Amino acid sequence: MFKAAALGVLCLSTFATASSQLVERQSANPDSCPGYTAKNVKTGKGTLSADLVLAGTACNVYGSDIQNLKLAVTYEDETRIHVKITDAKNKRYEVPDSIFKRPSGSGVDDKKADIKFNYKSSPFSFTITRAKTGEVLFDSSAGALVFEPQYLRLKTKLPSQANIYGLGEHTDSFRLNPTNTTRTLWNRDAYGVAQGSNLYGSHPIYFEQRTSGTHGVLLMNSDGMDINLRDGSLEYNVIGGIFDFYFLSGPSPVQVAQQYATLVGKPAEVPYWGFGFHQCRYGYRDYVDVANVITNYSAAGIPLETMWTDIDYMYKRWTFTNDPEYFPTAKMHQITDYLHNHNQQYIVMIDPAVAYQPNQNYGAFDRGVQDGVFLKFPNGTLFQGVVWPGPTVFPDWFHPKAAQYWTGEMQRFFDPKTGIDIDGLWIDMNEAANFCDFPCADPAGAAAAAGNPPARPAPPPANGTQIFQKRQTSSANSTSSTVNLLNPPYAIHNALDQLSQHTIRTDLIHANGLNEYDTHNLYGFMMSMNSQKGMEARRPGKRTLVITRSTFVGAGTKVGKWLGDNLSTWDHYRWSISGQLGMASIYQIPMVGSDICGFGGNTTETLCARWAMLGAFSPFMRNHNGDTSISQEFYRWPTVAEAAKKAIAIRYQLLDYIYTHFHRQNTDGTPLLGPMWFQYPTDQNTYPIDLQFFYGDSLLVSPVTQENSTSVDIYLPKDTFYDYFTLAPVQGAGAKVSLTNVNFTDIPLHIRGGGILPMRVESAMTTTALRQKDFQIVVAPNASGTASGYLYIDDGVSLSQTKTTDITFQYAKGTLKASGKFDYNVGSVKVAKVIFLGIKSQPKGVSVSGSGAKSKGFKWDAATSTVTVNVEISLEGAFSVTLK
Ligand code: MIG
Repeated sequence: MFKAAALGVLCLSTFATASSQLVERQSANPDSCPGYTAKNVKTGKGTLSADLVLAGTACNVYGSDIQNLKLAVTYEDETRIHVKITDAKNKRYEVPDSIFKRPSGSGVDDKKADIKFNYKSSPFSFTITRAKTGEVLFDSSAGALVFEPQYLRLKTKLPSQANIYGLGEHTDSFRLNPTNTTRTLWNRDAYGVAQGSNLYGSHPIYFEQRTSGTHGVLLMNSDGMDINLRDGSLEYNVIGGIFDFYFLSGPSPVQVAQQYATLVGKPAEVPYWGFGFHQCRYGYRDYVDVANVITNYSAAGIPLETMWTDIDYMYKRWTFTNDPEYFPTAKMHQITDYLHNHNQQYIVMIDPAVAYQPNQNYGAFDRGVQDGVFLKFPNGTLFQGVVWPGPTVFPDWFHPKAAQYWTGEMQRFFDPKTGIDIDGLWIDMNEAANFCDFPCADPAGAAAAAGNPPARPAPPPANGTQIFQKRQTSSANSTSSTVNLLNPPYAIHNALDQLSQHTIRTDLIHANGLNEYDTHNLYGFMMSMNSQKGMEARRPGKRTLVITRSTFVGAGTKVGKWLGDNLSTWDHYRWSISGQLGMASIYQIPMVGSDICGFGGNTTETLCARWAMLGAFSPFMRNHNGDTSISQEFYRWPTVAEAAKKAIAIRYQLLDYIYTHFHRQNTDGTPLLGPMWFQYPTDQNTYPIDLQFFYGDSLLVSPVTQENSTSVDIYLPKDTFYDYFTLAPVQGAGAKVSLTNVNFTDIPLHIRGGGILPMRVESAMTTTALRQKDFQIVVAPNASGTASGYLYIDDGVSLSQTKTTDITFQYAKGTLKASGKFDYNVGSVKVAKVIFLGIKSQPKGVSVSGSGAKSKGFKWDAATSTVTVNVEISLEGAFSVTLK
């Protein structure tokens, strides 16, 4: 499906440094290419290098074959092999160090490594095998290696019906269809997040799952690419850069995740309040509207942690401005003061595109021009696109002054005293998005035709509008300049007709000499890095919550991510599960969630009720809605309000359990959220499951997934589980179980045997109030009668924590032991209850130990086999509770 139609005309740009010569689209067959021969192979300690020489007549499928390549292999540690293939003579674009810090070190002894690199000389191909078993994990002999200026191809053999996960961002099934998938990586403003298309972020990493083990493969390349999965093979088709592979040995899924996190960076911690419930929408008309939503949530008794405002607050949608009539600064202060006085938070959106408004006293534009930080054509004129405010310019994140400019604008506009006093930040449109049809010769005309910025209804009266009173009922590498940066000969399967469509044109050159063609997929990540820095500068020493739309490898080290413009349909509700699993468990961006109840189109009461409950088990829980959709705040319908209250209460009771898991992912990369096969890697039945998932190690979430349905068929592996609500044991048989009578205000949850869950005894209206609640510990033994778990507590906001509590719980033979570090001062918060599950006979008594620990009696419930022990135990030191 090559999109050749538009070629010809669109290449003819007079200012492009790229040659405008037309490249005939060929019905090219890379399998006819000669490949390369390995010569001059040298091995060192944990390293191997070779010259790769073109092995025959050039095939020139999408350009001229490069004659001489360089192969460099490094065993970076026991679990990771780096394989790099690049042009031997000419420096090519590589993902810069500022984006991806390459591991240093010369390599480890390959005899100690868990995986091995092996090669054949002619034609050159390589395999990655497991050292112990010789099992082949990767085998590039599936097709000829092709290396041309704008086309790289490498194909590996896979087992038939391989279990491949990752290669996102996408809305396809979590386990990719192994026989017919093309994953295209080219970041795109993707309203409606269609399946089978490229979306906002690019993550060229996959995990392959086998009963014999799991491994991971990262291609560290930011150029546009297609990755084709056909039965028995996976093929990379990349339009630039180099082959820069990292192989991760596993052998368990969690180990691959940890190894990937070690390589690309562990996710940043977020503030405790970030796990509270967030309300947002596009189309809140003015500050009165926003204030009303805040009061309505409180009136409905639904905990609202953070209120958000979309671009509606901006003056004519100019980024870094607020509208003096609709969202005047004084009223914004009233809102933020009110929120802060009630331990609630406020977040607004900024866009990267800055309105093109010369001579309008628009500081964000004027200062950017002065600093020279906006992307330019080679002749020095500003590149313009069209976004919400009309014609816009775009920051060049590679410009030496860009970071300082962005931080400066943030500090000025978000000054707590004189500006908008936000607690977190939302960044959008950073793929980058541009509404103007390529080549966008007349941005002003295009903006006028599209009606950007749109007209607004009348503002609230300038004086005297009372709010919060009334309640309503409801590094400079460069690519050769002869290449075609607009229409490369190999056309990736971009959902838009060409690379530069609705984004920044790909032939622009950044301040450091890199071109947009190679770095397009980095734009959102670079905005993320700069915005995160800006937030840190505003509140030094505090953790940040920045939520982005566009991501690249490593984005989780700085920001969280929402899944973009989904629709209010059951399909999108279902896809949100695999979407968040991908981000949290594969790409290491655990602060993730979808727009609850759906963004585009109109939701229904039952969809919104189900989604409120599902969304309570997203790390990032936000209701967000499009500007033309019906209102969908949780208080709008009784069923939704009830479902939301119930689910948020569960979420809040479990907040410290989740916070502890998030902290663990920050520490070692173990995913907070996982597919079932992460925990049952040898149970093949779990491989395709993407409608159930684990929230932390011990909670299995199995939502109802069909419209109008009150039942769901779930899978329970051969293991001990407990019903979350009754606490009664449920034996999994490695088979489907039909659950019926699941009301529209219920979501099935199971506790996995073997886990210990620290919970708060009850929920609260804010996370600040929640932190004052006592704990209850739920002990859920596995078949061998043991269990374990963790509790991590810190102050929830500081970047560096001096005194933390880090408890390990262990249960065996009737005794729960808590040990570890107890340094965080929890005030009067104590352990008030310990609940033991699966206790078949009545204990004779209970004893507790620990300084000042008291037992206040226990109760055995024969029907559910639970023992509830009331206790008073401080969190100041080790303790234990024993059933006799
Ligand atoms: O072109 O700011 O994905 O969440 O509400 C649409 C308005 C721009 C897209 C975001 C969406 C947001 C909307 N934005």
